[in-house]
Amino acid sequence: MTRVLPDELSGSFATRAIHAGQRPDPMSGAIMTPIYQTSTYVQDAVGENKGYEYARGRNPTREALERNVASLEGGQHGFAFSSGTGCLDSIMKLFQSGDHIVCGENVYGGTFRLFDKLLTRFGLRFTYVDSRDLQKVADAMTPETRGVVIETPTNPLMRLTDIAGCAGIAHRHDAILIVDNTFTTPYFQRPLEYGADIVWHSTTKYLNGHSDMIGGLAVLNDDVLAERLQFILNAAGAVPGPFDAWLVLRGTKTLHLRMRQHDANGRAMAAWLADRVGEDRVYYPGLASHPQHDLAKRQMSGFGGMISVDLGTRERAVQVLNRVRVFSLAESLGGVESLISHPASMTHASVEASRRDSIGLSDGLIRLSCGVEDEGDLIGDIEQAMG
Ligand code: P1T
Repeated sequence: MTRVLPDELSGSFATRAIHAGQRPDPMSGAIMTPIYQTSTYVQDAVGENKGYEYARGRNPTREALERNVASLEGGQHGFAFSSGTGCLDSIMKLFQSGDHIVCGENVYGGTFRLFDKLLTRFGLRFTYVDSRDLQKVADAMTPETRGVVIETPTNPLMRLTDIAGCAGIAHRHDAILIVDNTFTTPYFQRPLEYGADIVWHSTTKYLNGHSDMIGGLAVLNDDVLAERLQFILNAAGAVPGPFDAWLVLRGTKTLHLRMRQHDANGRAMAAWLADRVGEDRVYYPGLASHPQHDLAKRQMSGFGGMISVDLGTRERAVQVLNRVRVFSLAESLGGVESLISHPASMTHASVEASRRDSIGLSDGLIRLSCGVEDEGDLIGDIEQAMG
């Protein structure tokens, strides 16, 4: 089980981003954590080893990443997985058949698909609520509710949930709060500080930041939950390879720098879009017109590079998407390069049209992941694409 060392939790974010979890290689002094590309470890004698037996259970490169991200989230334990979805699947194995979970109604399409199409077959039961309204979360809790799952801001509607309020409701009902922090990253929002029990990421996105791997990572404080998750990680085996773990570790060294630029570009783009198409059509928590801007300012210290825009019709959305030149039309987000997508037919295609309609995810919605290119070039690109 990867536990963060006390000194890895002190110091500023930028210093921890670069150093936490890492120390010079004891054999050579190499400053960068080696990629321990091995499946097993030679034992000194039967029952005697250096703490490493088989690489599904433990790998030093993976552990460096786990300690690094745990430190950034301000948590004691980190667990890296082979994808964000694999991470969530392993977290959900903390529950058992018959347990009830309350989930925000707008989550990444793959999260909904995992719950609705797969985990219900194993006896987990889900109620989806608009978690912007804490009363709706409270009303959905039952004696069998063991978990509350939220994304804040949500993918792609950029809706927020009050994390502290939600944690209070979950804990009053003996349930745990699980928060997907992929969109905001610990640089701008640390859910554990607001009472969340587990925070997790698709490391595929901002933590890696370079769109060159798929991964996930969970951070938590509770020792008992952590031991159970370590057991699941080893027993179910959705672990990342050491090279992918190393790529994320390289990414987190510049997380603070990248996030500042994503945020600057996001703010500038959102302001320009609001001017162009009307502020009620631009979903970005950093805009004063966002209905939850006050909450955003309370629990986030920046707003990042994710923006959604409702262009009214599918035809108009497709027209703009097909004309971009600097942005690339692709699923995913959080890389240094700007991406643009059509949630209804891409990331949220697994959500039935009627459900998309009921939560307000329209066919005219486009989603921008503003990268760290020049702000003027990005705005110029969207301007020319809008014609
Ligand atoms: O792709 P994977 O690493 O398995 O992570 C899934 C995931 C989890 N949580 C959020 C908020 C996500 O956005 C994602 C993946 N999302 C995309 C691929 C996308 O384009 O939205």
